[in-house]
Amino acid sequence: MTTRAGFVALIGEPNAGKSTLLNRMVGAKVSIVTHKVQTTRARIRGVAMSGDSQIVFVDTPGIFRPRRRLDRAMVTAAWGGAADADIVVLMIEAHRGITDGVRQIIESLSEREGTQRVALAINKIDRVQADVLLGLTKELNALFAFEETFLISAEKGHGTDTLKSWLAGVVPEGPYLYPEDQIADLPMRMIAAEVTREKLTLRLHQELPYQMTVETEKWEEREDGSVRIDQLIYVMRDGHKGIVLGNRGETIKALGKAAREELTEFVGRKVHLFLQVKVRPNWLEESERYSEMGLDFKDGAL
Ligand SMILES: Nc1nc2c(ncn2[C@@H]2O[C@H](COP(=O)(O)OP(=O)(O)OP(=O)(O)O)[C@@H](O)[C@H]2O)c(=O)[nH]1
Ligand SMILES: [Mg+2]
Repeated sequence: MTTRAGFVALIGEPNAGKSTLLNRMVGAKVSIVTHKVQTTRARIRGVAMSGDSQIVFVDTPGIFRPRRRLDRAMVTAAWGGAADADIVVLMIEAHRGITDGVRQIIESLSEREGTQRVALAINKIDRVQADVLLGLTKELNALFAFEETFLISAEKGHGTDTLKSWLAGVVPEGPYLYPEDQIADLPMRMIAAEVTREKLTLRLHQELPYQMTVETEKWEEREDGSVRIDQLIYVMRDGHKGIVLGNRGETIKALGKAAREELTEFVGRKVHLFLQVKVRPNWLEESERYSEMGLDFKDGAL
């Protein structure tokens, strides 16, 4: 039997639907998804099987014009993810079309044209009339010689099987890279931190843009089969701490409950989750925060 296995990097602007697609391909929630831009911060791998092929999807942070240290580290991680992959899939949003951001990403791809296979996935086709798609496909293919174009809805699952089968056929021949039953390649403590960060972002997106980070301090397997998880939420200001706690601690209680429920499902055991908020005005400049996120602090340097 000949098997195939390879890495497929999903790149695109923030909010394009990269994490949604990865989760659909893997068939489980591996990467967090929110309606906010810049949700994914590091490279997250999800493993999917298709026939005798193993496709390792690499979710990346969105590519945008970076301003802060964290932004730069994220964008570097995204391009690094693309460079390491066997195939790159550029995702764009059908209803937004060819934005300046998309043009810039295509320009960067053009600089290394020929070094890698690049396919195009026009996502969120559920949001546009079908006739828009033909024009968009033509225009994008005039800008770059994509190997294939796929029209998909990552959320609804339209066209995603076709994309998966195509990828299964083009990843290189070779042995599997991960055990067949493994779906993610991210330490549990990091997945746990991401789940809490998702709940925080969903609940507090207006008040707390994205100036917080979550770290798992302790992961303790208990004798009764349950897990105790202690996490720290870093915010930049006292006011932010108040927002996360909420009136009489109501906000943190509610988001802790939501995170705990999801984690319980994920680990398949009872979870005790303890959250603590810390004010750390300078966390964006601390190298340890970056390694905890799976980013390289040096990548953020100017
Ligand atoms: N209507 C529609 N919405 C979608 C589709 N795919 C993703 N979304 C939504 O788009 C938003 C962003 O999705 P994500 O998967 O977090 O996007 P991303 O590219 O990973 O974003 P970053 O991590 O910030 O770079 C979420 O609200 C998704 O539910 C789709 O096919 N159709
Ligand atoms: Mg994402």
